[in-house]
Amino acid sequence: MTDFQVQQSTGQSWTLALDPGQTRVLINGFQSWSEAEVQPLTAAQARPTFVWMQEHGHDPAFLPSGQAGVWRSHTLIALVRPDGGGFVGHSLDESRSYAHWEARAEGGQVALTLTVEGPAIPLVFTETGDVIGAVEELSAQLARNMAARTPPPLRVWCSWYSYYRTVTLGHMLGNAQLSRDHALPFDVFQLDDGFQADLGDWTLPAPSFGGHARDLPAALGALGYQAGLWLAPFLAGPDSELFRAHPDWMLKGQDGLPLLIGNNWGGPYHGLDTTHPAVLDWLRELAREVVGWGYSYLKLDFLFAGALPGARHDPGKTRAEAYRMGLAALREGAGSETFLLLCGAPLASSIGYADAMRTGPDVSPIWDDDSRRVWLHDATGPAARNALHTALSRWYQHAWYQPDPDVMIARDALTLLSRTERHTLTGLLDVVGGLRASSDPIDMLDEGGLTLLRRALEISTPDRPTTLATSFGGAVTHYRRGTFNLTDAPAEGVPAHGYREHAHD
Ligand code: 9PG
Repeated sequence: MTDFQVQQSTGQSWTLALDPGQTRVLINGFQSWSEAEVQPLTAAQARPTFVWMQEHGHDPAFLPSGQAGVWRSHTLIALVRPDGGGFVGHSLDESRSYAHWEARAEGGQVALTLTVEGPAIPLVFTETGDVIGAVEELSAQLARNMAARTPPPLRVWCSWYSYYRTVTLGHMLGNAQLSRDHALPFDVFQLDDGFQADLGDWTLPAPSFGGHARDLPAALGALGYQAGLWLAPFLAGPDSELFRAHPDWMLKGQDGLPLLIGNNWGGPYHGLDTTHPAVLDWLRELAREVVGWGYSYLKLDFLFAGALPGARHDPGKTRAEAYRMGLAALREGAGSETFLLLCGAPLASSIGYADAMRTGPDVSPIWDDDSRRVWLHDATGPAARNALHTALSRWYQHAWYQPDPDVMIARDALTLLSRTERHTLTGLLDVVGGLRASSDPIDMLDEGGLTLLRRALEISTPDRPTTLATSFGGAVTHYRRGTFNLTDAPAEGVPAHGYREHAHD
């Protein structure tokens, strides 16, 4: 263990004697879906074109720069020399404040700036001969300071990536039954978006679901599975009963009107003001109610809405504090035994409440979404490549919570993923060493598919990178157990989009 010097800071700047042309930067995006990557400092950091993408995938108060030679990062940043040494800056407490880091290539040097949003934070800024080791040690220190929860990882079947919003009670029960017949080693069957009448109206069923979410847990229990439920507890649809009854509970703009944010479900939606006492009571009650239905696993999604800039009932709270008040209410209602997977969530400020965290964008049955990634500069949307890129570049976060790199897709029907790309997804799950999940309709898996799925469900320990100085595709791609290639051309014996495992000693 290195003895790092901890200082209190409200913001600071450094000028570093690093050659920008020889320096790589490791950055961490604000929330689950925001990019994390390791890139040449002189390259350009992508900033999404549309405001809804900025709200939905980034921190609107500290957006990616959109410029060449300027890189913005949340909580931590590392500047890496070709020899693997360099500089690491790391916040050691994000329960009240956000640490915004910016590295800028300036002449023959690198200018680094830290801006702290909120009260002074303990932090370490250090030069090191081993950036990988220093990032791991400081992440573990942040996790200890914020009382991280890291229960054993679970193996989850989730309805989203096959049934999307057309999921029915019958799909859930049919898959659970088939899974039992094949003795597949899932712990949890989790119902995703599609069962509810509207965002916010969680206890009213959608007619298309063919039942009520409260009918599921007992039937799953009889098959030997725990029940999991998706909620986006900080959102309210503009037509929901929740919004109609309580427009005063919403996060507001400076004009005093409820903000419309993001864009999903066919348009924008509202966010709850998590400093409002009535909202906190409602959140506590919601979590208590669904746990009362028999759910022991909750996937709490679109949580960024609780940390957006806006006018709040209690203007004295920082965004991090407001966000954590909402999480505290949900945890209180759910009880400490309920497993909480957070998603679309500010990362470091969730530590201590999250059992698990989505650490990348959604996987989907396509490799890339060029139109959104290349032309609209937004790599936070669903695509296998985007999920790999970001989840691989957050390897150290297993100290903060159980990382969830999202689902394996093992089926070979209804997918555009090649055999090579499917193998790469199993590699991702193996090196991240966190939650395991699948969404494949079990009746779509032949013997080969079932074998691949069983492999993907094998729990592993987190692996470590061998270098940050080389990358095949702008992410952390070189691991001890194997090498990923996220580029479109073969590289050093690893096929395009591929993963090559190293021979075991
Ligand atoms: C349910 C889904 C699933 C999924 C979540 C989240 O950027 N986007 O357009 C975008 C769309 C959907 C999305 C994430 C990002 O998915 O990650 O697992 O629960 O909601 O609606």
